Amino acid sequence: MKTLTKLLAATALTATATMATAGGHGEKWDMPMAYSASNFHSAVGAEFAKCVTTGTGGAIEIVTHPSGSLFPGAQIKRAIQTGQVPIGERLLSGHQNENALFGFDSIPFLATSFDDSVKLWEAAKGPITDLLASQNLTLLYAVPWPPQGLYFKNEVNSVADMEGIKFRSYNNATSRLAELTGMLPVTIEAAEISQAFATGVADSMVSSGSTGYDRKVWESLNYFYEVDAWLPRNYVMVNSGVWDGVSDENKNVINGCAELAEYTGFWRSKEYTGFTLQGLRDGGMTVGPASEQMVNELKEIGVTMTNEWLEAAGEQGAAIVDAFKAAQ
Ligand code: PCA
Repeated sequence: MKTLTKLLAATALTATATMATAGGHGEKWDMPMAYSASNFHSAVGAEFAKCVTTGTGGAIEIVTHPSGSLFPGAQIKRAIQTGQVPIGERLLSGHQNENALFGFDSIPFLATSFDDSVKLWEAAKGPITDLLASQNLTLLYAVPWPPQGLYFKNEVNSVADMEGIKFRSYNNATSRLAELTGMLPVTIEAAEISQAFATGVADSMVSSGSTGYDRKVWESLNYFYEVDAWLPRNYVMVNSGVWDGVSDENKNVINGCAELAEYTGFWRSKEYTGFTLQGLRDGGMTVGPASEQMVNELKEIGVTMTNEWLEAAGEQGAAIVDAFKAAQ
């Protein structure tokens, strides 16, 4: 909190000092984001953008483009790496196919609460920052999604009931979960899921109440089981070459705004959890815990997936899990 206050004070000072220069002489940074404008990640991103624009006195004006409107989610990281855009937001575990380490936060039943999500992030932040730096990317902030649960069209009480169901996945881990439960994975961005469910391309998914609420999935799906399987993170990154060109003063402002965004994003995610589950109920869905049998069977699958991840992520992966467990 102390650093936050200090950084906010610095931001306010810089804003006053440089306000005079605002008026169109600054750089414009387009910021692609994959999720709908109404989603809390996008709202936090918009506030972050405003904070930077005000804090740098307009020297850097960030303009957010939510809903995958500038680049679809799967292309955002590459667009930043290659300098097509300076900054953007993406689901961190979406890069698991590049390097297993990126999947640290999508391991079923490793970290299942907001508190544990923070501890896991503390254990992983260093290695992830280094990995991104080796790819010409500078990490600014990361915010967790609410806990992941399972959506279905029809009632499901065991893994056997899932056999053959078409399942929308959003990263390698969710595709693997589908395989291990006998479902048929199809990868679809959140921006496209309402249509995918309406047309029967998929009849189930694992996600947060938040995404189901944002995409009004009650129009097609009827059940949400609160499994609390994991809390994946979105993160905001900037092209490292662009970052190197930013003045120290403006770097301070951006870092201050990023710290504030991470802090408020975390709390919004927490608050949004109950709000959106109620929203699913109001939409007509049955929302509640999964059966004991289903939870136990999913936990067994979680053990398999943890072992597979540890094998793929090597020593660095093991160090993250060890540091997380030591902090619990
Ligand atoms: N929503 C995103 C990722 C995790 C979440 O809760 C999605 O479904 O794409």
